[in-house]
Amino acid sequence: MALKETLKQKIEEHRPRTTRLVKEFGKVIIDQVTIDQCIGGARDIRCLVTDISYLDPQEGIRFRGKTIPETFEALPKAPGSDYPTVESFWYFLLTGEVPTQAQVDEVVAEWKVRQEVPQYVFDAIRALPKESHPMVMLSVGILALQKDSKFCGFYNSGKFNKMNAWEYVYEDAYDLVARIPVIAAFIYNLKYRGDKQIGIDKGADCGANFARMIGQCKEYEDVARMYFILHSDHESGNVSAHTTHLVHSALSDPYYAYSAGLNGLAGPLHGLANQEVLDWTIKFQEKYCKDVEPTKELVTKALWDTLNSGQVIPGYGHAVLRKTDPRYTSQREFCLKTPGLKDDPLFKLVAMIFEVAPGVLMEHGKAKNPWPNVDAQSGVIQWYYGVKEWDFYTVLFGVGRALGCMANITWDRGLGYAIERPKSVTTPMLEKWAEEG
Ligand code: FAM
Repeated sequence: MALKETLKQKIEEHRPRTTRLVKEFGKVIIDQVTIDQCIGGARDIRCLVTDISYLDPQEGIRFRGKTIPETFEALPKAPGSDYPTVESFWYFLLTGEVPTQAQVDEVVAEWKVRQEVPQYVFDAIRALPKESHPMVMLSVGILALQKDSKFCGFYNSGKFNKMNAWEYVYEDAYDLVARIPVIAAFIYNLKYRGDKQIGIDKGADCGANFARMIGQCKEYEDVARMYFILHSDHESGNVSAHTTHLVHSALSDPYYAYSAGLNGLAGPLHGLANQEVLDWTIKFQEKYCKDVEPTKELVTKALWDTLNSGQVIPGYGHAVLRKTDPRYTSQREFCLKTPGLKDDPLFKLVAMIFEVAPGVLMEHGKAKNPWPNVDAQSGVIQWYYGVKEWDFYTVLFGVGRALGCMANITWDRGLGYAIERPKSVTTPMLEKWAEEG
């Protein structure tokens, strides 16, 4: 069955489960809210639903019930590669089913049709000052696509209907995931390659096409596939996913919603941390390792200097995870099995930080999780392959994150989730409840 038909069947099968939960069990209590959660970023409050991925604090992420190694193992691979295509992963995220090779081929073919980006999007990006952060360019590019939103068109058609509204979200979501790598490549070439643009390779899958469009080598094709898949989804409470869900809950179309999500991803405590990690590591290398190999003592001192100056150690800690992020491990394994990369001085330094930083953070005594997250390892791979402009790294994250966010809002509409509207309280109310115990 083709992707849309499979998805339709899955959504229709799922709807009665959601309806029954609300109708028959709507008042069952699944959590309570404390004052520190109210003031402290709603940490851990169970109030979002998604079946696309689940984040266990100890085990890390599962996409549609599968760990990262299980996901890579199960999905059909790109021709001549150990990694699955992004297209097969898109099918899997949307439907929860591992596609057959024929189903993947169909998605790859449809992706190619959808990936053409209208000229006005490039013009809008070009109109920005060249010094604009590439995340601004990406967010503007996605927002510019809104003009042709099929969901918005459906809403304005006078025929809007809750039961099939998801089909128009799906159309926009699919267009968006197919186009965002092309927009990202355009931004890369505009900003860092003297505007030497390279056209779409119609014979290539998403990962291979992205590599070619930014002038990269063959080996980078797997880096792109791995990177986009690993960064796709991390359940629903993180800033980019939650923002996308929240904005779409007002029936803003997928372009409005994801442009907003990207603006959240651009924060240094979220996606921008990968840029900060490279900045920190390169500065350390330049300061201390010009003529000497880094030592654990030097790394320890530099980490303490960072903490004592009131900054966080980028790439370490997590709001939910309490162990090393399996996305970190997966990228580390990629480095260890890639000949030149495993002996690269920057990778060795990143590996040494991994040995030292958790102990420093434990001694510091603040971070609940002293272990590395996805961002601690991702930049060094890009750097090794010559993508050295680290302010671009969050754009790569944003290309991957689109897959999860778009799969999620397609399901949000499929299941008719309501406009999000939590309740706020005042400080005097909290003080009164505090006194009452
Ligand atoms: N370095 C220094 N201090 C840290 C820290 C780190 N890496 N991680 C947490 N802390 C501090 C934190 O600032 C807080 O201090 P205050 O009490 O003074 O406010 C304290 O430890 C308790 O924080 P927490 O409960 O352990 O973490 P949060 O849930 O509040 O925040 C992060 C989670 C990810 C924002 C935080 O660990 C952090 O700032 N890490 C560095 C930035 C980073 O790597 N972000 C990327 C996260 C990634 F997974 C992603 O979204 N891409």
